[in-house]
Amino acid sequence: MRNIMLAPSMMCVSPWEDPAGAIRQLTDAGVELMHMDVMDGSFVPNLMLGTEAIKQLRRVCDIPLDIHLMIDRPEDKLAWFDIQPGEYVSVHAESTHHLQRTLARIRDYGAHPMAALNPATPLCMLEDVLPDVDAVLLMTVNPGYAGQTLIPQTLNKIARLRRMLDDAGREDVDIEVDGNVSFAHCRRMYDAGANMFVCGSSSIFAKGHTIAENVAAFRRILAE
Ligand code: S6P
Ligand code: MG
Repeated sequence: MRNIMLAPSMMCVSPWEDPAGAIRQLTDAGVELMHMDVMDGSFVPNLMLGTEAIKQLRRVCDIPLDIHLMIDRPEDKLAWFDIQPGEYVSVHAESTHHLQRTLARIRDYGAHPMAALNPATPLCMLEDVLPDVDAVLLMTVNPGYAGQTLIPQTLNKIARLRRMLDDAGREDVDIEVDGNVSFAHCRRMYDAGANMFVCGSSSIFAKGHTIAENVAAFRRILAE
């Protein structure tokens, strides 16, 4: 059984509330990673979490960050983020001319390199970088916003990716799913082979329950 990792998305916490308090509640509830969405308004049609926000949030967070770079040419910008050993850093295959080089640089920081794919990007984009990744992030919605609806064909893509990794002898590579990873969808994602879950408005931050209750409910569904 693969390690289950819950990675709540900080984009679902209002900067006007108390982000440090939210991080404390999430870590007290036992989540494994803190997902940081970085958006540049060019690769995706939105702006989110800049370099200073990442650095400030890192200071009040004692679990590893999971930094999702939705920016053009990440190869030129990695140094801006002060990447720390043990963090997870994902770069989109669609955003760089130099995917292998970018993943290798992330590894040089002592971090876990991850390749990310948009829903329409085929898995074959990953074929020649399998030795360079510790995990793959599959977008299950088009990146840019929280609160979207699952693109259904991405469920089968998770299963195909799991097979592709296992056939290549990379059973150790984690699969992260991001986008509408809801209470209703997470079990099917897990059964298809995902083990890292970006949790947003459709699960950990769902209204009507506390963060701790939502984390417990999510884990219960995966354990059933
Ligand atoms: C979206 C971003 C995601 C969202 C997350 C929100 O582009 O990469 O990490 O923050 O998907 O979750 P939900 O449950 O609102 O879709
Ligand atoms: Mg994300």
